[in-house]
Amino acid sequence: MGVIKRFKKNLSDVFKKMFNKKNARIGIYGPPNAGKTTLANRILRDWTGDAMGSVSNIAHETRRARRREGVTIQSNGSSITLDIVDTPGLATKIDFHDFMAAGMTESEAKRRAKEATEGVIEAVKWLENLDGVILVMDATEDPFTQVNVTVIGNMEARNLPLLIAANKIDLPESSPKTIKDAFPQHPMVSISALEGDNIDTLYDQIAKRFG
Ligand SMILES: Nc1nc2c(ncn2[C@@H]2O[C@H](COP(=O)(O)OP(=O)(O)OP(=O)(O)O)[C@@H](O)[C@H]2O)c(=O)[nH]1
Ligand SMILES: [Mg+2]
Repeated sequence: MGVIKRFKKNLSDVFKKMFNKKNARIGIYGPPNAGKTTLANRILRDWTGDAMGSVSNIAHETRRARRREGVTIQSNGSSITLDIVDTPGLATKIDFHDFMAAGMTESEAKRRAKEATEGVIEAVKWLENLDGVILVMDATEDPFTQVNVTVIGNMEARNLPLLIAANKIDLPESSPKTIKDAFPQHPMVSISALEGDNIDTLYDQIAKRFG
Protein backbone atom coordinates (compact mmCIF):
# COMPACT_ATOMS: atom_id res chain seq x y z
CA MET A 1 0.00 0.00 0.00
CA GLY A 2 1.31 3.46 -0.93
CA VAL A 3 2.09 6.03 1.72
CA ILE A 4 -0.92 8.20 0.85
CA LYS A 5 -3.32 5.24 0.74
CA ARG A 6 -2.01 4.01 4.11
CA PHE A 7 -2.37 7.51 5.57
CA LYS A 8 -5.97 7.70 4.30
CA LYS A 9 -6.76 4.27 5.77
CA ASN A 10 -5.26 5.16 9.13
CA LEU A 11 -7.23 8.39 9.18
CA SER A 12 -10.48 6.60 8.36
CA ASP A 13 -9.79 4.02 11.12
CA VAL A 14 -9.30 6.85 13.60
CA PHE A 15 -12.61 8.44 12.54
CA LYS A 16 -14.40 5.10 12.74
CA LYS A 17 -13.10 4.65 16.28
CA MET A 18 -14.16 8.18 17.22
CA PHE A 19 -17.68 8.00 15.84
CA ASN A 20 -18.62 4.31 16.07
CA LYS A 21 -17.37 3.91 19.60
CA LYS A 22 -19.39 1.14 21.23
CA ASN A 23 -20.85 2.00 24.60
CA ALA A 24 -19.49 -0.04 27.47
CA ARG A 25 -22.07 -2.64 28.43
CA ILE A 26 -22.51 -2.84 32.17
CA GLY A 27 -24.52 -5.57 33.88
CA ILE A 28 -26.18 -5.16 37.25
CA TYR A 29 -25.80 -8.51 38.98
CA GLY A 30 -26.45 -10.02 42.36
CA PRO A 31 -28.69 -12.31 44.36
CA PRO A 32 -32.49 -11.92 44.31
CA ASN A 33 -33.84 -9.00 46.34
CA ALA A 34 -30.47 -7.24 46.62
CA GLY A 35 -31.94 -4.12 45.01
CA LYS A 36 -30.65 -4.42 41.42
CA THR A 37 -33.80 -3.10 39.76
CA THR A 38 -34.19 -0.39 42.40
CA LEU A 39 -30.65 0.74 41.51
CA ALA A 40 -31.26 0.44 37.74
CA ASN A 41 -34.42 2.53 38.13
CA ARG A 42 -32.54 5.17 40.09
CA ILE A 43 -29.75 5.38 37.51
CA LEU A 44 -32.26 5.65 34.69
CA ARG A 45 -34.42 8.16 36.54
CA ASP A 46 -31.40 10.34 37.36
CA TRP A 47 -29.94 10.32 33.84
CA THR A 48 -32.77 9.59 31.39
CA GLY A 49 -36.05 10.19 33.20
CA ASP A 50 -37.29 6.60 32.53
CA ALA A 51 -37.46 3.47 34.66
CA MET A 52 -36.11 -0.03 34.08
CA GLY A 53 -38.60 -2.42 35.65
CA SER A 54 -40.76 -3.44 38.57
CA VAL A 55 -39.49 -3.96 42.10
CA SER A 56 -40.85 -6.35 44.71
CA ASN A 57 -40.06 -7.65 48.16
CA ILE A 58 -40.75 -11.14 46.78
CA ALA A 59 -37.56 -12.61 45.30
CA HIS A 60 -37.11 -13.17 41.55
CA GLU A 61 -39.24 -10.22 40.48
CA THR A 62 -36.94 -9.74 37.48
CA ARG A 63 -36.96 -12.89 35.36
CA ARG A 64 -35.78 -11.51 32.03
CA ALA A 65 -32.69 -9.38 31.46
CA ARG A 66 -33.56 -5.82 30.44
CA ARG A 67 -31.23 -3.48 28.61
CA ARG A 68 -31.26 0.30 28.28
CA GLU A 69 -28.83 1.69 25.74
CA GLY A 70 -27.04 5.01 25.73
CA VAL A 71 -27.28 6.14 29.36
CA THR A 72 -24.94 9.10 29.78
CA ILE A 73 -23.65 9.65 33.29
CA GLN A 74 -21.77 12.81 34.23
CA SER A 75 -19.39 12.92 37.13
CA ASN A 76 -16.66 15.37 38.10
CA GLY A 77 -16.64 17.03 34.70
CA SER A 78 -16.28 13.78 32.77
CA SER A 79 -19.05 11.97 30.95
CA ILE A 80 -19.53 8.30 30.12
CA THR A 81 -22.21 6.62 28.01
CA LEU A 82 -23.19 3.10 28.99
CA ASP A 83 -25.63 0.37 28.03
CA ILE A 84 -27.12 -0.83 31.32
CA VAL A 85 -28.45 -4.36 31.75
CA ASP A 86 -30.64 -5.24 34.76
CA THR A 87 -30.43 -9.01 35.27
CA PRO A 88 -32.55 -11.61 37.08
CA GLY A 89 -31.31 -12.46 40.56
CA LEU A 90 -28.77 -15.27 40.64
CA ALA A 91 -29.58 -18.13 42.98
CA THR A 92 -28.32 -21.64 43.57
CA LYS A 93 -31.69 -22.87 44.82
CA ILE A 94 -35.18 -21.84 43.69
CA ASP A 95 -38.08 -23.44 45.56
CA PHE A 96 -41.70 -22.70 44.64
CA HIS A 97 -42.70 -23.28 48.30
CA ASP A 98 -40.96 -19.99 49.14
CA PHE A 99 -43.29 -18.15 46.75
CA MET A 100 -46.32 -19.90 48.24
CA ALA A 101 -45.15 -18.81 51.68
CA ALA A 102 -45.14 -15.25 50.28
CA GLY A 103 -48.83 -15.63 49.39
CA MET A 104 -48.89 -17.02 45.84
CA THR A 105 -51.08 -19.86 44.68
CA GLU A 106 -49.33 -23.14 43.85
CA SER A 107 -49.63 -22.62 40.10
CA GLU A 108 -48.39 -19.00 40.31
CA ALA A 109 -45.51 -20.12 42.53
CA LYS A 110 -44.52 -22.94 40.19
CA ARG A 111 -44.61 -20.63 37.18
CA ARG A 112 -42.49 -18.03 38.98
CA ALA A 113 -39.97 -20.74 39.97
CA LYS A 114 -39.70 -21.96 36.38
CA GLU A 115 -39.27 -18.44 35.01
CA ALA A 116 -36.80 -17.58 37.76
CA THR A 117 -34.70 -20.62 36.82
CA GLU A 118 -34.72 -19.52 33.17
CA GLY A 119 -33.81 -16.03 34.38
CA VAL A 120 -30.72 -17.34 36.17
CA ILE A 121 -29.59 -19.03 32.95
CA GLU A 122 -30.19 -15.84 30.99
CA ALA A 123 -28.24 -13.76 33.49
CA VAL A 124 -25.29 -16.16 33.30
CA LYS A 125 -25.38 -16.04 29.47
CA TRP A 126 -25.34 -12.23 29.55
CA LEU A 127 -22.07 -12.28 31.51
CA GLU A 128 -20.33 -13.24 28.24
CA ASN A 129 -21.45 -10.01 26.53
CA LEU A 130 -20.44 -7.48 29.15
CA ASP A 131 -17.61 -5.02 29.62
CA GLY A 132 -18.11 -4.64 33.35
CA VAL A 133 -20.35 -5.54 36.27
CA ILE A 134 -21.92 -3.73 39.19
CA LEU A 135 -22.43 -6.45 41.78
CA VAL A 136 -25.22 -5.44 44.15
CA MET A 137 -25.22 -7.00 47.60
CA ASP A 138 -27.71 -6.55 50.39
CA ALA A 139 -25.55 -5.21 53.22
CA THR A 140 -27.84 -6.77 55.82
CA GLU A 141 -26.98 -10.27 54.51
CA ASP A 142 -23.90 -12.50 54.70
CA PRO A 143 -21.86 -11.57 51.59
CA PHE A 144 -19.79 -14.73 51.46
CA THR A 145 -22.13 -16.73 49.22
CA GLN A 146 -21.64 -19.00 46.24
CA VAL A 147 -23.36 -16.46 43.97
CA ASN A 148 -21.15 -13.53 44.98
CA VAL A 149 -17.96 -15.59 44.89
CA THR A 150 -18.85 -16.99 41.45
CA VAL A 151 -19.58 -13.59 39.88
CA ILE A 152 -16.40 -12.11 41.35
CA GLY A 153 -14.31 -15.13 40.23
CA ASN A 154 -15.75 -14.88 36.72
CA MET A 155 -14.89 -11.18 36.39
CA GLU A 156 -11.40 -11.72 37.80
CA ALA A 157 -10.73 -14.62 35.42
CA ARG A 158 -11.72 -12.43 32.47
CA ASN A 159 -9.95 -9.36 33.78
CA LEU A 160 -13.08 -7.20 33.55
CA PRO A 161 -13.86 -4.31 35.88
CA LEU A 162 -16.13 -4.93 38.83
CA LEU A 163 -17.72 -2.50 41.24
CA ILE A 164 -19.46 -3.73 44.36
CA ALA A 165 -22.52 -1.79 45.56
CA ALA A 166 -23.19 -2.51 49.24
CA ASN A 167 -26.91 -1.70 49.21
CA LYS A 168 -29.57 -0.97 51.84
CA ILE A 169 -27.31 1.07 54.12
CA ASP A 170 -30.43 2.96 55.24
CA LEU A 171 -31.25 -0.13 57.33
CA PRO A 172 -29.71 0.01 60.82
CA GLU A 173 -28.66 -3.65 60.71
CA SER A 174 -26.64 -3.16 57.50
CA SER A 175 -22.92 -3.78 57.63
CA PRO A 176 -21.07 -2.68 54.48
CA LYS A 177 -17.79 -3.29 56.33
CA THR A 178 -18.52 -7.02 56.33
CA ILE A 179 -18.67 -6.87 52.52
CA LYS A 180 -15.47 -4.83 52.31
CA ASP A 181 -13.71 -7.33 54.58
CA ALA A 182 -14.96 -10.27 52.48
CA PHE A 183 -13.79 -8.84 49.13
CA PRO A 184 -11.08 -6.27 49.93
CA GLN A 185 -9.50 -6.55 46.48
CA HIS A 186 -12.43 -4.80 44.74
CA PRO A 187 -13.76 -1.25 44.96
CA MET A 188 -16.98 -0.95 46.93
CA VAL A 189 -19.47 1.87 47.39
CA SER A 190 -22.03 1.81 50.22
CA ILE A 191 -25.40 3.00 48.97
CA SER A 192 -29.10 3.03 49.52
CA ALA A 193 -30.64 2.56 46.09
CA LEU A 194 -34.01 3.21 47.72
CA GLU A 195 -33.15 6.46 49.50
CA GLY A 196 -30.38 7.62 47.17
CA ASP A 197 -27.72 7.74 49.92
CA ASN A 198 -24.20 8.12 48.53
CA ILE A 199 -25.40 7.72 44.96
CA ASP A 200 -23.08 10.46 43.65
CA THR A 201 -20.09 8.50 44.93
CA LEU A 202 -21.41 5.51 42.99
CA TYR A 203 -21.66 7.60 39.79
CA ASP A 204 -18.13 8.83 40.39
CA GLN A 205 -16.87 5.24 40.72
CA ILE A 206 -18.88 4.10 37.67
CA ALA A 207 -17.20 6.82 35.59
CA LYS A 208 -13.77 5.83 36.98
CA ARG A 209 -14.14 2.06 36.65
CA PHE A 210 -16.01 1.79 33.36
CA GLY A 211 -14.87 4.97 31.57
N1 LIG B 1 -34.39 -0.54 52.80
C1 LIG B 1 -34.03 -0.68 51.52
N2 LIG B 1 -34.73 -1.50 50.72
C2 LIG B 1 -34.33 -1.62 49.43
C3 LIG B 1 -33.21 -0.92 48.90
N3 LIG B 1 -33.07 -1.25 47.61
C4 LIG B 1 -34.07 -2.12 47.33
N4 LIG B 1 -34.83 -2.34 48.43
C5 LIG B 1 -36.01 -3.20 48.53
O1 LIG B 1 -35.60 -4.55 48.34
C6 LIG B 1 -36.62 -5.28 47.65
C7 LIG B 1 -36.05 -5.88 46.38
O2 LIG B 1 -35.72 -4.83 45.49
P1 LIG B 1 -35.51 -5.11 43.93
O3 LIG B 1 -34.94 -3.87 43.34
O4 LIG B 1 -36.74 -5.69 43.32
O5 LIG B 1 -34.37 -6.24 44.00
P2 LIG B 1 -33.73 -7.09 42.81
O6 LIG B 1 -32.32 -7.30 43.19
O7 LIG B 1 -33.99 -6.42 41.50
O8 LIG B 1 -34.54 -8.46 42.93
P3 LIG B 1 -34.84 -9.59 41.80
O9 LIG B 1 -35.33 -8.89 40.57
O10 LIG B 1 -35.89 -10.42 42.45
O11 LIG B 1 -33.57 -10.32 41.59
C8 LIG B 1 -37.75 -4.28 47.38
O12 LIG B 1 -38.69 -4.42 48.42
C9 LIG B 1 -37.05 -2.94 47.46
O13 LIG B 1 -37.89 -1.87 47.83
C10 LIG B 1 -32.50 -0.04 49.79
O14 LIG B 1 -31.53 0.63 49.44
N5 LIG B 1 -32.95 0.02 51.09
MG1 LIG C 1 -34.96 -7.07 39.82
